[in-house]
Formats: sequence, structure tokens, C-alpha cells
Amino acid sequence: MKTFYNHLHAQHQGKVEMFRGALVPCFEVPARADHVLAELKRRQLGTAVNPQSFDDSALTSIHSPRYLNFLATAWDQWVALDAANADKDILPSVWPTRTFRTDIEPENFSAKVGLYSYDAGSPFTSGTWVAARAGAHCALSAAQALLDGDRASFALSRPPGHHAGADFFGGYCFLNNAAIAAQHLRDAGMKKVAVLDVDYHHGNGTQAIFYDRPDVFFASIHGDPRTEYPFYLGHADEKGQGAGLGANLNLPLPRGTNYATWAQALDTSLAAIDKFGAEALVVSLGMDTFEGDPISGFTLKSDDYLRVGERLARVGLPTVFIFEGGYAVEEVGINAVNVLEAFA
Ligand code: Q9C
Ligand code: ZN
Repeated sequence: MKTFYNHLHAQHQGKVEMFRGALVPCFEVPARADHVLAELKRRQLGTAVNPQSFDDSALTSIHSPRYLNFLATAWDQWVALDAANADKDILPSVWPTRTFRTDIEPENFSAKVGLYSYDAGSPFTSGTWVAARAGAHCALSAAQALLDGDRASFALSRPPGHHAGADFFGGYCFLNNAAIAAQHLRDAGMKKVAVLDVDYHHGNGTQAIFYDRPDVFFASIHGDPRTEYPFYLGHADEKGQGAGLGANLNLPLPRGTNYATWAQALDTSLAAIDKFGAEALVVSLGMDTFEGDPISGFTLKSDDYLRVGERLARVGLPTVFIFEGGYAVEEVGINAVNVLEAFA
């Protein structure tokens, strides 16, 4: 299995995130990807290659032009406000909510940051755009590998992507790599594609992007949004809308859920994907379902990820794996590679 490694990922290195009234060190750190790469090498699972570069039109198929323009220019705008800002990350502090207008982009920089985000936990840093764009190219390259005949591929990148919507960042995510990969498969002629999101957190960005579309099935197994981030989406009654009705499946589970229960939800998802008739599968591979994850609440163990990989392989579809969350830094490599090795 080829791994498309984002060699620029460490340029995205947030300092702090807002948590319970305090700025705390970021959970989403460069060492996460380093551990996965080290474990892939240790177990000699395929080759790590650099992504191809793609035209930015591959990004505009998912993200709005004004959002992409914001991401590309945000850091320069920030430093232009005050040269001392170069030592600080960008965090939003004001947001439009119900009754506010979002069609007019404000000139004020803080107001712009709020328009394009939904939490104060996702610092935008000097290298965020460079890293996120290279990550999207990893996702595109991994999708392209399937089109070129590979059975499976892996986009090993950060920042993650599944919380990012068409025009907003949040949940440590800026560009929706899984959506970009799925769209690339569609644009290349595949009629139906499925995205399976196994990150602990609901993939609200991916769901929103494809919610009214009948050609991309979205299934997500995640902590119940009544208690878990991202809180405002991910309930079981969200089934898609318009032409997309029936092409969205949410399987929220309570905190404390173990592998036996989680695996039933996986089987339910895979049966639905099979019934949908997808030609390829994009897996949002978050490893924060692990029992040792510091910000999550499921209890999967390292060996369970071998079983996950086996089950995914049994689906028999060409599969792109996209690295998402997982914050037990020391174990994230073993856990992710367990999925990939058992799949292969
Ligand atoms: N301070 C992904 O797993 N913050 N994003 C939770 C912890 C948001 C997770 C509170 C978690 C986002 C890709
Ligand atoms: Zn997550």
C-alpha cells in the first residue's frame, strides 16, 4: 500500500487552543504523524511517497472561493495588522450565529476569522495553509492511486480534515481531505463513492458537504453529539436531504462504548455502503476511538484495530484511507498501522 506523506505537515504547529476558559497546549501535534510514519517503516508496510501536485481547482470543487482565498491570505493579513502577531497564532473570538448575515465578508480581520470558523480550538498558524494544501494533495494522490489500479492507499497528513466544511474550519481541520478525495474519484468517472468516518467525532464537515447529494454516501460512527464534540450535528435522524435523502447514515454511540458494540455499528455501516453500491470507499481514519485517547470516550484497544482492518478489507472495495484524529500520541502509530496492515 502506498502512503502519501505530507512532508510539510509540521509547518502546521498550533501553540494553544481554548479549553474550559483557558488556553491549553494543542492536542493535534506534529508528533502524531511522525509516529504513524515511524510505525509504517518499522513494519515495512509499503512505501512512503510524496504527493503529486494538483491544480487548485481540485480544492474549489469542495471549498468556496472566498474561503480558500481567506485561508491563503489569512496569515499575511494577521501579520499586517501588527508585526508582533507573527509570534502568535490566530484564534477566533467572535462568530455570526442565528439572525446574523454571512453573505457579506467583513473587512475586520477578527470578524473574518469568525465568519470562517466555528470554534476557538483550531489555531491558524504561519504554516497552516501550506500544510493543509499539501495535505489535500496527499488525499488527491491517494485517490488517484486507486484510479491507477491500486487496491488501497493512505494519505498520511495533518492537519486533519473531516470537521472542515465548504467554507469553514474547526475541530483542528481546515481542508476536508476525505471530501476532496471522494470528489476526485467522482470527477474521474466513478458513479458512486462512499465515505466511512470512524473518527471518534462526527464528521460534520463531510456530512454537510454531501448532505444533498445522491452520489456520495456518508456513514459515521461517533460519540453521541448530545455530549460529544462537535455537538451540533451527528444525530441518528440526519439521513440526507433532497436528492441525497437516504445517503447519510449517523450511528452515534454513548461515551464508554467498547469494541463489541462499536463493531456492530461498523457492520451496519458496511452493509449500508454495500447496499448503496459504491465503487470505492474513502475511510476517514481517526484513531481517537482508542481507550487511551485524552479527549475522547470509547474504549477500543490496540488489537481491536486489526479486526477493523480485516472487516474493512472484506468489503472488497478499492479503499483510500485518510488520517484524521487520534491524540494518544505514543500509540497512534501502532493503532493506525494495525488497521492498515490487517487490511493489506
Ligand atoms: N480540548 C478531530 O479529531 N476539541 N478533531 C475538544 C478538547 C475539539 C477533534 C476539546 C476536538 C476536535 C479531527
Ligand atoms: Zn476526532
